[in-house]
Amino acid sequence: MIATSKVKAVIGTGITGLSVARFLVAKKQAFMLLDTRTNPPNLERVQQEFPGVTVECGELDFQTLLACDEIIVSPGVAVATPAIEQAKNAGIPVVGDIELFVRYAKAPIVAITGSNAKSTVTTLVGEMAKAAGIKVAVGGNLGTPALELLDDSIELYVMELSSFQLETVTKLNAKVATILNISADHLDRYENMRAYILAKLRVYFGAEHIVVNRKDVLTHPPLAAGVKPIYFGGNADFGSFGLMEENGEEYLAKNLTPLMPSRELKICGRHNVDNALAALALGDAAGIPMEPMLTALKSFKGLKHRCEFVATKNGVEFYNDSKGTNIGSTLAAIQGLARDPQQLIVILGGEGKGQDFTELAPALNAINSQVILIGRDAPVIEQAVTGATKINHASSMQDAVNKSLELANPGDAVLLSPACASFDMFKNYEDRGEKFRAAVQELNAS
Ligand code: UMA
Ligand code: ADP
Repeated sequence: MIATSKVKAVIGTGITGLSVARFLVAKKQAFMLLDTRTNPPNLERVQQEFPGVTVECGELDFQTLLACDEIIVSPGVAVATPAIEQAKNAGIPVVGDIELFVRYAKAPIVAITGSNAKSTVTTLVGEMAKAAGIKVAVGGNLGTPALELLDDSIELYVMELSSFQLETVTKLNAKVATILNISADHLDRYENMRAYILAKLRVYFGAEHIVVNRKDVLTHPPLAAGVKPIYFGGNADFGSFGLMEENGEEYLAKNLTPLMPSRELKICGRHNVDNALAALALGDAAGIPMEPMLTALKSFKGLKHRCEFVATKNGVEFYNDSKGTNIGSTLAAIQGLARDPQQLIVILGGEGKGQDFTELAPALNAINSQVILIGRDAPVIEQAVTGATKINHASSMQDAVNKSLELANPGDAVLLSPACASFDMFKNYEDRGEKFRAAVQELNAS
């Protein structure tokens, strides 16, 4: 039985749209499903799972939206889409799944956004909570959509949130919120960096605690409104999670108290030291006890395709950072794994998404590097980094990996961190990473 005569418009038949539809069925609220594509995914499934629900595909119709009492958009659909914006201007509320989630979630929320490192830090905070025996739900932009996590027995939600999801959030009221870092991304969706950053800043709305990156001022809220930020990164001091030296060894520290030596971290690269500090700051503000957090940190090996150690061949280490899909992430991976004076050989390239690759040149120039270029935008990258590093070309992943072993000496490292999307040569970043791993494993090391 439907409890109200009002109808909601759910836009998108992807995994978010399906989670919203299931949620509305459970709440006995009437809805229709719309998708801007003429042949969207899950159509058969939608018709089977929601018989009797109106499904409209193709260009959105303003009149249809006007007849609804609320529009629930999926993250892949911009609120700036003309028909949605028109309906919004006519007074129809436009929300997303995260706004619905916040209305019904009873446990505190740890909200994590940023251009890079979201999945790593979200997973890490989830592992810390589990180690402390807390009943935790982890998801959002990572894995399970938010509404499918709702459960009154949950004690803590750890949520990865994208700028797309944050666009439609009014007040998240997180227990603790963070923007981990900001670098250019999704500029095909946003008019400019300002609009992208403003979407990210919404994560702080109503937060009890705010965790910010000391080295990245763009992560700091312009108006902290009575909330004192907790800093992570850089040197430790009071009010921060940072690094300090104790008996000649580097330690992760809180308020100048050493917690654990950074060498005990299993995740590779200097950028992951920052990620560990961010996770500690978030977990601490969420009330997770310190000991289980440190236990979780010491055993966390990192996620697949994120600076993941693959193998050593002929004394050369191979790292898979296929999730390095933008310049910011690849810069972090290069700087994180650089081992000057030994060489770092970086496999770069793919679909460049219109990024300015000259930003990579100083980082490559600062270390003993060579690059091997693959994919559609190899010529664009070549032009941007000429003079900063030695340039090589490869026609496939197998070819790139074979060449990298020829170019490397024992002690060197090879890093796949393409700074590009993968779709010109691979199904997705996971497929690209798996092809890299397979090629490394097939190498005939002498
Ligand atoms: N689309 C249309 N018309 C529609 C609906 C969707 O063209 O009416 C297109 C979108 O432009 C997009 C694709 O369909 O290209 C998928 O959009 P969606 O909103 O239906 O996506 P979902 O399947 O619901 O998945 C979304 C997130 N996807 C996006 O934000 C694009 C998933 O993040 C997320 O895991 C999932 O919700 C659950 O929360 C993916 C992602 O790439 C991993 N996120 C981006 C990122 O991490 O950089 C933001
Ligand atoms: P996201 O979910 O934000 O994409 P991931 O944890 O999946 O983040 O990591 C994506 C990529 O970001 C990694 O492959 C790595 O190259 C890069 N990265 C990891 N940590 C950082 C960091 N602290 N700063 C910048 N880039 C990072």
